[in-house]
Amino acid sequence: MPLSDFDRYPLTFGPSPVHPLRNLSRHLGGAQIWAKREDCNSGLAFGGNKVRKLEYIVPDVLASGADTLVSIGGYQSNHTRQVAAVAAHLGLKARLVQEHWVDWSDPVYDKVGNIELSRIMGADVRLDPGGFDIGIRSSWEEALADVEAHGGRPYPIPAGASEHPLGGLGFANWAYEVAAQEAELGVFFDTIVVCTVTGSTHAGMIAGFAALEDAGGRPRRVLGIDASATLAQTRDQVERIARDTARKIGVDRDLRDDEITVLEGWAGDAYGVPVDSTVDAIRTTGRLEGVILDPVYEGKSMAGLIDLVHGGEIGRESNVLYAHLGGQLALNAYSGIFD
Ligand code: 5PA
Repeated sequence: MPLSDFDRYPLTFGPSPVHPLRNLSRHLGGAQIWAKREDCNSGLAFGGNKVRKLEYIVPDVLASGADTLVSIGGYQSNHTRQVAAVAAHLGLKARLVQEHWVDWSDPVYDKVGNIELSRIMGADVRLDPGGFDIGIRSSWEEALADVEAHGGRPYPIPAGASEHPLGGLGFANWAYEVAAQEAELGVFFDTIVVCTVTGSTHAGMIAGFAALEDAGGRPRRVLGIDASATLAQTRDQVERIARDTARKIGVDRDLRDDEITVLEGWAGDAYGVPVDSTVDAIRTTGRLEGVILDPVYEGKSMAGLIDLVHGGEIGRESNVLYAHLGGQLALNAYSGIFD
């Protein structure tokens, strides 16, 4: 069925802002770079990409009669912070499994930034020694069972809300929003650059743009930048969620291989650990634009964008839309990088 027929519970301010990054474009000497800003899309705990995904999940939460959202991420998960905010907003409880996804030595890594905010918002935050994994985790299943054993009614939201059946719809909607903003601005973004980890942000975009293309829109490239150095698993997950979301919103053909692109080269060796190109990209964007990126996600995707323009894979005539998905709160846990 068409996307507009799915229930959506508004959690954002409306369409997120789109604006040119003129200094960065001049500095790169090639394509025209613009940003679409999910980092300021909502008044709920600084917003971010998960708030958009949750807009399509909340109607199901409310219909289920659940009283506790149960989710999972790393200690500095942006996702769990947004789940905590949405729970507070809806008058529900949040139970969050925060796993040891990253070996990072900052002494306040499990105290400041995202996790601090989740605690402020009243979430039941539990640290867990498990390492990085975007799949379904036993610690999360145990948390669901535990809530139930204590008389609660849990609602399961997997990592990044990606494996949720409705997890791709938020960013399918993003594609429609982009098309409307293009019409207003008189610009066409031939290339979208997006960070991808649990996959449903990128996958939702692929599905949404496929639907637009089938309705007569011009084709474009959606370039996912891997940020966790687990390319095969990420690509599989993106592909699966993209196909499923496309089917859900009425795309009645198989997605082409060229519609599903996950590029590697900027993640370093591990999720959550920035490398030189990440830090350079953060400094460049901060210095030239006053726009702040984080060391886990957006610094890596911006490093990819910069190299792709330099290398000519993104051509001089391109209009590029950089999806800024949020994540700055984690900077507090990475202060050592910028001493
Ligand atoms: C995250 C995810 P996907 O997980 O949908 O691919 O999005 C990647 C991404 N940018 C990009 C930011 C700022 C993000 O927070 N974060 C996760 C988290 O736990 O915070 C799901 C991993």
